[in-house]
Parts: sequence; structure tokens; C-alpha cells
Amino acid sequence: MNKPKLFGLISVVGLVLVVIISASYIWGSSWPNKGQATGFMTGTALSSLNASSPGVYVSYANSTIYINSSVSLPVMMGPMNAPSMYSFEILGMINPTIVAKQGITVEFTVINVDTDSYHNFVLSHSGPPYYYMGSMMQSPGLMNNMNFLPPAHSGNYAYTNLSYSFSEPGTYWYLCTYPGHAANGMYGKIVVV
Ligand SMILES: [Cu+2]
Repeated sequence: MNKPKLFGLISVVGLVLVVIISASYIWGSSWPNKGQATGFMTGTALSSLNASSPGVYVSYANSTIYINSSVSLPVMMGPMNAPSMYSFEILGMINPTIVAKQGITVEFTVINVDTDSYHNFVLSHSGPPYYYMGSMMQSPGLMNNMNFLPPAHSGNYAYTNLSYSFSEPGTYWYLCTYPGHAANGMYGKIVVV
């Protein structure tokens, strides 16, 4: 191979590499948006999630979860099998009530299983009714901040963790602060006793 041909080949290979690297950079920065999630889990990891026990008791009849000791609890956002997309699914129940013993810490593993919409999981002192707002992120009574997790994509589910110690008895709420979601029913009650 003479020198001009070799130079030409190297130029073409270099150009192709630049295009591939640029494309992957643009793709990678547009999705997934890793700034909004702790990470992504596969469907297999998702289906193997369960509440740590002992300390968790479920009453399906009352759609209530009783938590008596510090545990981890998976929370699915926007389950596709739910009657409404404005739902949380916890231990197979839609928007269940959580009754927690005072002083325990719950490590919520929050996963967006919705393929269409962003969601988050925020604790609040303020109960329903919730109204449609441009953003509820600054609403009074919110007890934590959480970025909106992106929708599931190609079998990857965005998740993050929220650890909360319920040191005071009372009634609390969990809700999604994405505009319109809590107003449409995306919330549930937490009672600390
Ligand atoms: Cu939502």
C-alpha cells in the first residue's frame, strides 16, 4: 500500500470513529438521563424485588401494609396493569395504606415501571385533595425532594432510594408531584402509630 492510499484509509477510519463517538455521546446524553436516577435495573431484578422481612404484614382485604421494624420496601410507579396510570404499586396493591410503627426507618426503593411518563415519590404532611399545579415541588408540607424518574426504556427501569425515619406519630401521605398526577389519584396514606 502506497502512502497516499494508507493516509486515505486512516482518514476514513478516523472519520467513522468520530461519527460513532459523537452519535453515542448524543444518544447517551438524551437517554438515559442518569442525573435523575440512582441507576437502572432489568426486568429480572425488578421481578425479584420484595419487602425485607420479618416486620412486614400485609392485609390485602384492607389494602394495608403494617410495618413493625426497619425494612426496605419496593415501590413501583405507574404500573401498566393498574386501572389508572396514576398509581403506585406496593407489594401487589394499588396505593395501599402503610401503617408504620413509630421510630422505624423505611428504605423505599422507588422504581418507575411506566413506559410513558415520569414519576416521583414524595412524602407529605398535607393530604388530599391535591390540585393540578404546574409544579408541586414547592408545595407546603413536602418532606423530601425527588427528581422525576424517566419512563422505562428497552427493559431498563430507573430507580432510586429514599430512606425515611418515621420518628413522629401522625398521618402522612406519599404522592407523585408530577403535574396533575396526585390530582388524578396518585397518592396513598401513611399512618405512624
Ligand atoms: Cu406520577
